[in-house]
Amino acid sequence: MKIAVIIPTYNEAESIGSLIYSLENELGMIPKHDFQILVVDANSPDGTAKVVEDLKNSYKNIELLAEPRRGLGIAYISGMNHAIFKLNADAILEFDGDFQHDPQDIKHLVAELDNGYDYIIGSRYVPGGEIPQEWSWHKKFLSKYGSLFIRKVLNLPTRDNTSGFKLSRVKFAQNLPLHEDKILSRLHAYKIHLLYEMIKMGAKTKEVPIKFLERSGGSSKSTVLDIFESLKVVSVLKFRSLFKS
Ligand SMILES: Nc1nc2c(ncn2[C@@H]2O[C@H](COP(=O)(O)OP(=O)(O)OP(=O)(O)O)[C@@H](O)[C@H]2O)c(=O)[nH]1
Ligand SMILES: [Mg+2]
Repeated sequence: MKIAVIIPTYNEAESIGSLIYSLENELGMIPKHDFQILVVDANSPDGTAKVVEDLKNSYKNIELLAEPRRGLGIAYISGMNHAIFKLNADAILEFDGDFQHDPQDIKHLVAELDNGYDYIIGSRYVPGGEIPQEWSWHKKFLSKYGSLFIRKVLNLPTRDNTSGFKLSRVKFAQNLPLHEDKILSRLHAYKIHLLYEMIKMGAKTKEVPIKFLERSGGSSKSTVLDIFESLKVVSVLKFRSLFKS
């Protein structure tokens, strides 16, 4: 299968080089599949794109999309459309560019794709999953109970409902609302919308435990606005579900 690893970046020059080295190393140990790395960079002023361009000389499977900064959701949508319609990928992996996702976990997600699952979520909230010890109590609280809130309100079977580490089979992903006028959030909360739609479509879903790492460099782009956006997305989806039934 052709699997596109989509990596959005904004000012990740400190981590993107070592991340790509580590990814190439890990992906090389999964010879069964053909991996393409697709970096979607928001014209980062810190030179992230230059690091990626230089690595293209050493590896043939790297592609760079450079776009204005329009939010994490829009970056992923543009990467997904490129992967599905230009690269003809069979599966797409959402993977952050700040090294908070461990490349060593990818093989466990891919193994479940091989086992027939359509949607595999790298999960912090199933046994074996972890969040960084260093996080403040309120960040831990918000992450854990935010996921629980989403699960209860939207009747989802999943435990980690804000994970950004996911493998989706294109057979399902191609039917997602991958358009800026259809997605309910252009920011981090796009994840909740796409998760809801994948499950609604009947994608066979599996959560695989991951160890979510602390940032080693750069800074978070997540703001308090993401909390409000998440509440908005959950409310709209709930309202739609009530209205339709
Ligand atoms: N292309 C693009 N990438 C973005 C944008 N916003 C964030 N990113 C990247 O998306 C990835 C995830 O963003 P983060 O800010 O780390 O979000 P997070 O991991 O949910 O939050 P933290 O746990 O606080 O780090 C990182 O690689 C960012 O550089 C954007 O608007 N455009
Ligand atoms: Mg992060």
